[in-house]
Amino acid sequence: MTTFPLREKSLADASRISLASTLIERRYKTCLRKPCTGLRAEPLWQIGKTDHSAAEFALAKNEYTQFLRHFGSPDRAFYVGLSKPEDAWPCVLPGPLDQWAGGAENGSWDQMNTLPVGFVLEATPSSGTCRFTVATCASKGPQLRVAVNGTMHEASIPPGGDDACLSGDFTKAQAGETVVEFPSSELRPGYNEITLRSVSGSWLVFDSVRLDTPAGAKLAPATPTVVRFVGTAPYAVGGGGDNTATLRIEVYQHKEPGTLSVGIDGALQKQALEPGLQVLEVAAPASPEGGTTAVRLHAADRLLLENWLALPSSPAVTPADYVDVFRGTAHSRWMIAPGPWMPFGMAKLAPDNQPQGWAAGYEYSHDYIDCFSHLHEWTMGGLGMLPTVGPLRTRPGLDGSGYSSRFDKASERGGVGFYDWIAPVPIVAFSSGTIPGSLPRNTHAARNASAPNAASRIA
Ligand SMILES: [Ca+2]
Repeated sequence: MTTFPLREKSLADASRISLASTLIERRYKTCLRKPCTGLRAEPLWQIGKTDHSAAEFALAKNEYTQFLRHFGSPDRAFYVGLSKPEDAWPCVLPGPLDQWAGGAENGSWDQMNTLPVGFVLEATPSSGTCRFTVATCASKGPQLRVAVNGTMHEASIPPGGDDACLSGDFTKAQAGETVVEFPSSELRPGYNEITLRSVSGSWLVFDSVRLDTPAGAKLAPATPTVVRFVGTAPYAVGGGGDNTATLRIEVYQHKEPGTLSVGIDGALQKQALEPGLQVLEVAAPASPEGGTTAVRLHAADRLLLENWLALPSSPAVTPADYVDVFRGTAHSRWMIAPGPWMPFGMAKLAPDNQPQGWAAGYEYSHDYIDCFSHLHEWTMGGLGMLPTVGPLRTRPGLDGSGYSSRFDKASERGGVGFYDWIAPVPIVAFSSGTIPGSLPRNTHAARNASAPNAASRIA
């Protein structure tokens, strides 16, 4: 077994694997406002009280400028049943215009602060619509993105309320309520995560946040150990060979150290857990050809997960398997991007998605790509290229007239010698990464005049 600190890439990997089967179905969805019927009498969960005040939340005593010290990371979730609003949920969600939280006056320096809510379901509704409600005390009118297990929805928060709410004075709070509805099929048994992020505009001050679901949804009993994801790795930490695999477990341990019992085909291993989020890699025998292996996880004598997984026979792990090409690419500039570069290469092919401003280049938190540039050096980049089908478009942009393309972040992969992403339609492939330069190879899997862009691979 190997334990290593959780990296941004590790989380992203886990998300990709667990949600891979739904990649094609994911699209941006707009907020629906039709009334729901058949909801449970009580919310599935709620953070804070709906009382026209944010006093119950962290940073409420005029400490909002400390947001970045404690919040904003996609790795730091509020865990329903474990976390407390007074220290684990901030009174405010900043937007890209808020300089006190890493933004910029013109929004070009976008910190993309994220607030995740994690919860474990023992049972999911068989049908129906869920309602996710954000109640506010004040708002500058940001565009809110709500991702339910990776499926994104957007809603505009109406502006209103007094700026004093930011500083803890709620006497002039103005009640606001924004509802995002989504099908209950977006929930799943086990760990679920709903994330909030403002993608444009400025701040909002919370009053409460809650999730209502149809009957049939049931939270699992809260335990200090939350299993977020179980899957496999493409390498064997036990040495490799014809019959070796790796079980990968992403787990959160609340406050105190704990122990996770890992049962693989009936054989038990004890794994020590440190407080916080971590990824365990457990050596396992590979599953029989075409078969699966029973995996059972226990903590404190409670069964947390039971599943059957295909554990593929894999080559022995090497240091290259832990290279994280996305490290440093959040809040980044030209010279830091996840392309398959060789040291001192003449060309460095990599995606870019910040076409304007001095922070131009690749930014991990953006879910679109403008082009693949061939130069990435200190404060310098360029020779951008993006293979497309359809009408010729000569400038970046997402407004329908530009060539930029949104894509599913869960499809994005990078490692030594390759970079992958999948846009909604057709397929384009790149290959590159030699010492003298980069040699792209582009392949369109389909032609569609209405499709602005494609998916691609650099390998
Ligand atoms: Ca409140």
